[in-house]
Amino acid sequence: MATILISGGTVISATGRQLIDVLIDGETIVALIEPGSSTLGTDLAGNVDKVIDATGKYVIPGGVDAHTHMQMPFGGTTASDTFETGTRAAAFGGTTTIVDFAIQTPGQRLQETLAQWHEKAAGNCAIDYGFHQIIGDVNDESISAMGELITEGVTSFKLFMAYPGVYYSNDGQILRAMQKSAATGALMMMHAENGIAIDELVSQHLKRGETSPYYHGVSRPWQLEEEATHRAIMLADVTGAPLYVVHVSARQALEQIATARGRGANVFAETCPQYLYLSLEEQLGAPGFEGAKWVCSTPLRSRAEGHQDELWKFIRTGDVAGVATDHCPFCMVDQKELGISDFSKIPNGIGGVEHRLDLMYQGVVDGKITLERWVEVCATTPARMFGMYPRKGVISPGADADVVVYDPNGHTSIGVEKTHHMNMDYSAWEGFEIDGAVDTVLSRGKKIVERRTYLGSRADGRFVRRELSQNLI
Ligand code: DUC
Ligand code: ZN
Ligand code: ZN
Repeated sequence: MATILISGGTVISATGRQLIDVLIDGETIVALIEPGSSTLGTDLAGNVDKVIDATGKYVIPGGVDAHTHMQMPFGGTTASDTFETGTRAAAFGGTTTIVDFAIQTPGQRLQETLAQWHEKAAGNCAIDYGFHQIIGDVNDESISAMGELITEGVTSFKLFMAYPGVYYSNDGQILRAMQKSAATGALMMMHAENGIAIDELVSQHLKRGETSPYYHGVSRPWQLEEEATHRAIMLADVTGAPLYVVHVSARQALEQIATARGRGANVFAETCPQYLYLSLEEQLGAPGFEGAKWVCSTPLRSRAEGHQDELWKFIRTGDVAGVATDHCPFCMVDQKELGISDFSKIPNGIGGVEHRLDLMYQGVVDGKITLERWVEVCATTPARMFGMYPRKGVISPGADADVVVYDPNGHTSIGVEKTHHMNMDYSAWEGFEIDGAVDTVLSRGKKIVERRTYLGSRADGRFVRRELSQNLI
């Protein structure tokens, strides 16, 4: 493979920014070179196979989206992005690694389900990918299998306190899985909502004829996210398991996490762009059945209650560790429409794998986070949290050459007809305007996107065997 010099750009890391050139040899970053430095020869540009001119642009590590659900079977249908379409869309948006979820449902062996997910993804991914394992049936066999999966590079496990009868684990099951997690060092990921109480509220709303998408949000109040988050933290305390709470949307849940972190607990929070920008009132409460576009769990929260601003604050304080998408797309036609007369039948999920970097960059433009924090929450921390650092998440010699050239003078108009490559018939982000644009994307040294043109191929991505989390004490 070729040598590439990315010249003239400002490299952004989690700790700073520097005008420096990046030299790539094959799949790997081999050096960072001060412009004009004599050690490696001033005519370096003349001696490499390709030069990418990044003058006036940011050079950042490729995005790491640690929470996606490509072709996930859910709610009587299947998420509309395959590994092929979803990872290509991710590449357009500057994400070069995803960590998706293999799913065990009751009665299945953990290893079997992981093998199924390998089969779906292998040879079909535009970018590198790893797997977390969802344990939908915590029993002796699954707990014993956790150890085996860790040796295969699947070092994080997800449990659900929601969705009784589907993926739900009771407190005893959570405790047992967490004990194994504590013993092995594997990260325990938690969907923290009190599913038993939610199901009761759902049936009460439906009995009253309150069937519209808005009631999806109303039936999942923040108290039931806060309560479950607190319970998960306490169970983690008892067992000593490291805990990563996924898709946190309620500020009170984050306060629980911040309090636990304040006393030194290994507890981490993830949030998603939808919880930072969108709301119960404006999106879920849209007229007619429109709100179905934004039915996801945890739900969008009330703007009047101030969740969105508090979430941005917790990103600044570090209590939100990383930002992922929970990309779980469903089309309106034939999918979201399953719940046209009953919100509880709307498949839960929002598509956004393509827009995370842009949406979070808008947070930089709006003065909510720094450039460094942008890179940290979108790439560096997810790579560390999920055992991929320093191969991923940083521009540094020895790292995979997953690099994004980002143009702060570019512009991105998001919409289903505009920049959208996800397999969806609508965009949850329709009309969003971003004051920046992904310019060039390299995945392990191969240019896969250049100014909105896809240059990669369907089998570019490789499975990433992950180490244990590098964020734990
Ligand atoms: N939440 C969603 O919105 N979709 C997939 C699963 C989940 O927990
Ligand atoms: Zn979840
Ligand atoms: Zn999810």
